Amino acid sequence: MRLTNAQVEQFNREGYLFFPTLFSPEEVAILEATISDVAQADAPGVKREESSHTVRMIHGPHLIHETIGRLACHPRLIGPAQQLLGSPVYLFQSRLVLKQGLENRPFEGFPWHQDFSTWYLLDGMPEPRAVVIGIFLDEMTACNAPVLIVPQSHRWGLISDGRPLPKVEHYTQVVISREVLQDLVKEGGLVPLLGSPGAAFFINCNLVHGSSENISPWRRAIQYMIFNSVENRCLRMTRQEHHAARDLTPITPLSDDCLLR
Ligand SMILES: O=C(O)CCC(=O)C(=O)O
Repeated sequence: MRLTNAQVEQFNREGYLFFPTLFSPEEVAILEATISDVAQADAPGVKREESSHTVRMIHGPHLIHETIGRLACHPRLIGPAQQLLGSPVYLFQSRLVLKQGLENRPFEGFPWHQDFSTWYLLDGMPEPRAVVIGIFLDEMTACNAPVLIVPQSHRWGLISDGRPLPKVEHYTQVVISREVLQDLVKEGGLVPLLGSPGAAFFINCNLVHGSSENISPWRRAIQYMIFNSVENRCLRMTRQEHHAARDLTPITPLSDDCLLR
């Protein structure tokens, strides 16, 4: 898949692109069917909620399930990622964020952050030349705590006044302060990413985003695939493969029906 010039310009200006129907219902059903296998896997990337013990997110589902391995080579992801980053790409990270509906406790949210801050601090990723792709596996509505983004916030570069959170299981985030957020939204406002299963967003890895806790009864699963430019290899390869890939082989896209075969 190739983006138009207007789409590339929009990504560079606003920091994101949104595709309401990137994957068909048949493809979503195939991806959806991986969730229970991935969530039940006895793998180091499976992280549970501290309060309720339900699965919160899984790092590295592509290492667990062959279907997600194929998704990592999907031409509808690779083509645009190569165009936006201006080079061949490799899969830096995949993660499935489940955001279960209300069980014993609501599913906790994600504070305002830039994904690049983690990779810069922990992995020594030199430049923000990675693109974060989120594929909706459930309906995202105003009710089930959608991802909120601050358009144009990537133009601020890495925001360093944030408060580093303690490192937990080789994962950390720098949280954007309220003062900075107020300035950011004056320029770009706030946009909730809403849509049906099969929709997908592409965001610049410096785009500020977050989400609140899910107090609805509905699960809200997003399959994230993060591609880095092969020219932007990380300088510290200390984290495990499911957090930060060491295999930098440029991806050759599979055929467009690779999920259906
Ligand atoms: O899916 C969400 O609510 C946000 C996830 C997120 O920001 C992250 O995993 O870094």
